[in-house]
Amino acid sequence: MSTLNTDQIESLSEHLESAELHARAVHKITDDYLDMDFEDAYAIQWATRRRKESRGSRIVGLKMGLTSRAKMKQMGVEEPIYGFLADYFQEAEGAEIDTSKLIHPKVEAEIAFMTRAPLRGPGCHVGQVLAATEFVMPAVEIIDSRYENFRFDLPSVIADNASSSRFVTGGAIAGAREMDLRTVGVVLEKNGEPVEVGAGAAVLNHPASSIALLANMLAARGEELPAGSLILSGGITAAASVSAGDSVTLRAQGMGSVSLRFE
Ligand code: OOG
Ligand code: MG
Repeated sequence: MSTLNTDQIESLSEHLESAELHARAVHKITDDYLDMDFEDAYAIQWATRRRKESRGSRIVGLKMGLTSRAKMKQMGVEEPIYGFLADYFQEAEGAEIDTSKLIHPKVEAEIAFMTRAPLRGPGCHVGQVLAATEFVMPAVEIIDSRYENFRFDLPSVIADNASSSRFVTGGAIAGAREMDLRTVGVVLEKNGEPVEVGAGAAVLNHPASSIALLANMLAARGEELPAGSLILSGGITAAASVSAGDSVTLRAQGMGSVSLRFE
């Protein structure tokens, strides 16, 4: 059941996208729209996606968020969500990320999936995801909530495209079937010091179950994951705050490392 009309959805989408584009924090939208639900929130997110596409941005992938206990605990919210990745979110390995275009960035250690066959819910499961995966690789996601103090509830963060901001994939690609993605260890380093460590199983027991859940969530809107989708499966550990001058490296067992800097 949705509570917002089309005009409200469009204007909230413009409001949040303008906060993103101008790197200005705003109040969480549920302060004014108390009864907003998930359906409203995703309608706002999809409106933003369509507006970016109509301006010529390409959608290059999707991301899952809040898929690990560490992330849920850090953000005080309890359910996985998804967002989209636009072309300009993608940064090259080794890139210098311009923090003046961001509000209060944080980095996350993630496993990215590239698919070679479509995935369609309901009922999508880990086995189908592994069979449909071309390869996996490590990824650093840079999240940047548009909400003051990085504080939100689920409808607010869904409407804000799950805090998506930038991402970097890299390291070495690996076959999803050859790896035990549950026991893959990750070390997230900031300025040469490990700040977070974890293993793949932190993400819904297996990072591939995050992709299955995404296919099942998309099915509720009649959408599927086409072949060739790039998907971030969600932060394995808590996120780490970064600012200008920081360098970040993610080391993923058997998959090399991904580095970036903030200026
Ligand atoms: C929401 C996005 C979370 C992840 O990997 O868990 C996310 C947030 O924490 O701001 O991208
Ligand atoms: Mg993430």
